[in-house]
Amino acid sequence: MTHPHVPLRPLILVSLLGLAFASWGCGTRNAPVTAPPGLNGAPSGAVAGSAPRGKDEEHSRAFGERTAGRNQNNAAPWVVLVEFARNTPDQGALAASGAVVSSFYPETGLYEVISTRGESATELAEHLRSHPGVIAAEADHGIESPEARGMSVSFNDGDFVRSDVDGQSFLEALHVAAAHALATGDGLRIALLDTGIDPNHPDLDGRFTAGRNMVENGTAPWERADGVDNDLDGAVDEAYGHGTHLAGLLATLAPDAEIVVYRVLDAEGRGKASDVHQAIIRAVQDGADVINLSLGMYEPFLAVEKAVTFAEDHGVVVVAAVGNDATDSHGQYPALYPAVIGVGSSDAAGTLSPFSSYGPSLAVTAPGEGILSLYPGGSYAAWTGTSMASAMVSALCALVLERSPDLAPGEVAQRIETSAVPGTGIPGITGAGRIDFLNALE
Ligand SMILES: [Ca+2]
Ligand SMILES: [Ca+2]
Ligand SMILES: [Ca+2]
Repeated sequence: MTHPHVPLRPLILVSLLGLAFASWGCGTRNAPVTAPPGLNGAPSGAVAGSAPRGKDEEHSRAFGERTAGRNQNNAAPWVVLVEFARNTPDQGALAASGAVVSSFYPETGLYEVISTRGESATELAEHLRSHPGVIAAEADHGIESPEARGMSVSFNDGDFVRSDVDGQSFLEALHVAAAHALATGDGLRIALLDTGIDPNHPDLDGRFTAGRNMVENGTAPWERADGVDNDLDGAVDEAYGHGTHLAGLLATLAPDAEIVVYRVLDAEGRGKASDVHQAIIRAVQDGADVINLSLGMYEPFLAVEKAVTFAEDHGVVVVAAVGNDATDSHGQYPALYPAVIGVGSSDAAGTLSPFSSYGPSLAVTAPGEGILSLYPGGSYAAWTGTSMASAMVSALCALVLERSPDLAPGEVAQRIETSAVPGTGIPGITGAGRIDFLNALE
């Protein structure tokens, strides 16, 4: 079967991560993910799996500064998120720092502040922190999908069809069909904070509602690629289709749940932590029951932590990918926040994938190797990474909440962990094991 709309972009022809783990065979879990020359090591902030934490931070900061100039599609300046003493803006501190308040979020008690002097967000945050009326001031920070960082791109040869998606062996291993006899996510809302979706994909018809587009304010949260390698890592629009792929997994695994779409990442897979802060608040207000965050950063970010707490306080389950860095030496946020269910990747049997991060952030694993799902233009693609695993856990959370609506987020997490199949992992390192849909509902 041919798909006339399948884009023939060369980068979608190879799943680099897929090749990487295939070539390792049963290699050690600690093997770093290594992209071919020309794709890794470009001046882009692309992070090699084994890079020490300090270097990651430099890369992340550099990414932030560069992004301010050229990455995003909107021209909004990078903000500083400020917590003031007594929850009242310190006008003296603002005036002395040449700053004005642009937004206030009572849900987290944080103010977005911008410079009137053309200073960078980092410089402005430093000025503000020197004032006693300022409890915390953090410059906006880059956040991205693990696959875009680690160069796992989609594989789409134009030959995949719907029956290939439905025939994947992991569905049987996770007992999905049997679970659907008990729950389908009916009446539940899953917020997807990602690159947006293709609203015209036939398999998503009637399955989603538009949340908000944080990347291009004022437009619908649909996926859009600009044909430019904005982050200069050698791959053009490498995250295009990421959100559609995850939406397809949610739609397959929680077939009656409503997917609410928030676009917080561009087609390079990159966004701002401030937008994630705002989108989490928005998703809670829009009635989300589960929030999927297949994205992360190596540094903690107060605003995202507060937004996650706001979600938890409102009974909303937050699920996040632990990252594709093949290491436990540095985890990523928000997966590392205790209120978040951190998801790693395994094969269908439950063996941790060679590329998956592990360690303190990892609660459970789900299949993340060569997962088939939707791709923009009405087609299907395979993708590899902890993002795919995260979406599976988000879908399962919706089913659990349909069966047991009164469970608090921590209890949902507990249910999913205690019902997981231990597999061959190491307790405390690889989490509770691989999720099982039927076990979690019984
Ligand atoms: Ca990239
Ligand atoms: Ca681009
Ligand atoms: Ca790129």
